[in-house]
Amino acid sequence: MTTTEQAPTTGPVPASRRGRRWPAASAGVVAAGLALGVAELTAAAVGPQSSPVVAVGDRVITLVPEPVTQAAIAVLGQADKPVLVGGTLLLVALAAAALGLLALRRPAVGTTGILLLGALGALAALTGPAGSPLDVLPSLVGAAAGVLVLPVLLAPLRTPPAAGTARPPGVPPVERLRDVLAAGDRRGAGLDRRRFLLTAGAAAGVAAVTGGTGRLLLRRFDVTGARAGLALPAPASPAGPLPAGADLAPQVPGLTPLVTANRDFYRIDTALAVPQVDPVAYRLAVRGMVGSPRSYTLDDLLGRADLIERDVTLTCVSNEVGGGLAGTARWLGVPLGALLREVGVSPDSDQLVCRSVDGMTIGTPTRAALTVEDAMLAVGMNGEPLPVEHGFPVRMVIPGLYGYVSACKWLAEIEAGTYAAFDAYWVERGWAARGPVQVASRIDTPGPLRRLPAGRRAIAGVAWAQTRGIGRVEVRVDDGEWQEARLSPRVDADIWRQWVLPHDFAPGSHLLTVRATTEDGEVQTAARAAPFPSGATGLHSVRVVAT
Ligand SMILES: Nc1nc2c(c(=O)[nH]1)N[C@H]1C(S)=C(S)[C@@H](COP(=O)(O)O)O[C@H]1N2
Ligand SMILES: [Mo]
Repeated sequence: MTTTEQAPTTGPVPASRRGRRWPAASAGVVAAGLALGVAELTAAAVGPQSSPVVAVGDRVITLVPEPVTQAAIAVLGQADKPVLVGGTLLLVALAAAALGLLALRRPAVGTTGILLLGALGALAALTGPAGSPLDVLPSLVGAAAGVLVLPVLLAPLRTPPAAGTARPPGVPPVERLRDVLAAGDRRGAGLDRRRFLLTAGAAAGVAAVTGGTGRLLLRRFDVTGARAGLALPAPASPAGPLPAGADLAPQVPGLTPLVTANRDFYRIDTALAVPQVDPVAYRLAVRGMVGSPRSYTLDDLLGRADLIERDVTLTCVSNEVGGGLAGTARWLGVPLGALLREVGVSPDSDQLVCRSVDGMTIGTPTRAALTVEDAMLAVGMNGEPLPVEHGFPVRMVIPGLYGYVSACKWLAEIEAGTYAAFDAYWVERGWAARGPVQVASRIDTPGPLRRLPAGRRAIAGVAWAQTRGIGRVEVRVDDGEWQEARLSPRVDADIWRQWVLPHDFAPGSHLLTVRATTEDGEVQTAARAAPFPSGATGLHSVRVVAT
């Protein structure tokens, strides 16, 4: 056997510092992967909320300052959740790589680091909305696996400590860190490449198998099947067919359809893993300042004789002028006022604290819940049970209020209380306590900065002012007069109206602006306001170039 530079790959060879850095960092990453894989497999036994990645991501969502959340929604939109999960995993990988490097020389640092990461996951799971002591298990079992495997991965890289090189305690930490990183330079530093690749490969395989199996087994909590098996009752008060020609979208390319398909409906919530609520075990508690507190099963709600079906447009307070966080659906549900009168809500309650199974709190004005016509506990959306992402099996819908104060999804509890006694989730973060929707109108087509052939074409879009109704929509081209657009037939004050204005475009650049007026005569304000804290105001404008 020779001892030249190209020496055998079967035994330890002297390796440069850089030569061992990458394997050590990779060992850290593989150990972390294995820890997460084992954690995921354990979570499959305990429940989805106990998965450390989900738990940490969820805590990040609730802990980051509101401006950061708003920026994330503005920049990433509905990709915010994948980006958060990806970012969390990337941070874990970076920390794990650093731990691998440090552990090469100081195994205790690796062990401590992994245990700290595990403790972080455990703490996140424990402090979750439904956190139980059992939820710490996946993080702890995963961390234990990581602690066991890291030394095994590092063994093929590890040098026996060269005597007299370790600095005594009391040396500044930076110096000691330098020693650690320099460990690979020392004489006799061994790198058994073949053994390293074999162990690391095997560990990565175990990580993939445990993680994959965990994810697969977690599907047993999925309620898609239970949802599909649910038959919706017929409403006592149906919405009736839409009038002929109610939807102008088929005639106007680019115009938003009158009714939004469930799969196209915008989704806004803080749930990283969509809550899976078993419809059989479902309970809705109504309590607090009520005469007779009650708990309802899903069958209680579905079996009622007073179910209503209504077309309602739902909008998000975070929607920018011209934005897409609005949708219209045909909702089926229990009239909220009737249910609240049944339990005898106290006249002294001015806020209903609505709680979801995932710990969200939404503060809803009691008065609106009691008096707004068509306010409901929705169980159906466009002829199907609520989609899981939209709150299956029960959510609230109240026309005229933004979703953050009226539309609690995965609804578990309604507590009649007061604004003085409790700030709900978004109110704690500075949003207005009461959230009536602002009058809004939007140009759907032509799109912003579009080049279009000069000549006649339709300008079209939607406008909404739920509970009040849209009475008129006008469009201005450049500095011209306001011109009245044609509206889609009136269906109900609670849903948006489409509008269309054919226009002869002269060649050149044009600024199109739209404004709506409610049925009761309020003209949409031109004053610009950001979504925070009460919803955006201002007129939507679009610049186009006709050629
Ligand atoms: N449980 C829960 N319900 C929630 C939210 C949430 O984060 N969690 N977000 C609210 C907000 S801000 C809006 S705008 C609507 C959006 O409902 P959608 O996702 O079905 O469109 O749900 C509301 N209900
Ligand atoms: Mo929202």
